[in-house]
Amino acid sequence: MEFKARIAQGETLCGTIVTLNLPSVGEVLSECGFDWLWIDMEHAPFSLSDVQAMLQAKNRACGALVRIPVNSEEWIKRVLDLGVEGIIIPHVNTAEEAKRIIDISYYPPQGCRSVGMSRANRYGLDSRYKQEANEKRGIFVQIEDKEGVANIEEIAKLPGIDGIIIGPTDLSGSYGKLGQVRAPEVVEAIEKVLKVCKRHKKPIGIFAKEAELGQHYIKQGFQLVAVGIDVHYLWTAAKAAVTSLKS
Ligand code: 3PY
Ligand code: MG
Repeated sequence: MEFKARIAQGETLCGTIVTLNLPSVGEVLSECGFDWLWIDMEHAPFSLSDVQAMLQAKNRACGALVRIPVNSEEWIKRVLDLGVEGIIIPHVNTAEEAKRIIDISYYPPQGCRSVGMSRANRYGLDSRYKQEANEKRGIFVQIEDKEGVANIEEIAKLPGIDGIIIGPTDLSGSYGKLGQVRAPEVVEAIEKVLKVCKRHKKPIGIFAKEAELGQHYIKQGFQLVAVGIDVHYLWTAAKAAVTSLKS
């Protein structure tokens, strides 16, 4: 089943963040049973070609959401054309920003997305893509600033936004508690966003560095839960091995 349909059915989908721009990294992680990869162009040195190569390498049963570097038409359009299950737009703070994203991301008549031959439409061979893309591709915006939390009601209302993903680390910084994702102010903001999204039946996701926190978020009702980061998995295992060898 398509990724967006699984979300609509209320399934909880577990992902992980990918920052190492090697196709094999996405390939290995997609074989681990994650439902989706969060390919991170915001903080990692992925080129569009790197992302395309990773999409070609990964197991097809595992979806891919690509976080674009900044909220801009160029990135939205070019990343959607790579043929992804969806895009994640960081730091969205107002309904006006979200409406502009919808306009750029949807083909007419819902929006003004431009058409080109690309991997998304199998280089032009898939003539149905233009009709199906609006329904099937997911547009996810990140709430990770105080301003976004203040405007969550207006953003969550918009039907063209397929889900809200909280960025707890940046959110903690916005409340003067950088890195303290369990600080009371941050937890309160997370709960507010969760409550509003539930009221609007808007799928909601979040990132957790560790699986234990991810489990907590799943129990709270988060549906898209990204746990861990490739480099963090790598160094925690490597450090544990070194520690055991040297002790
Ligand atoms: C954040 O925590 O700020 C994110 O964007 C997820 O990594
Ligand atoms: Mg962030």
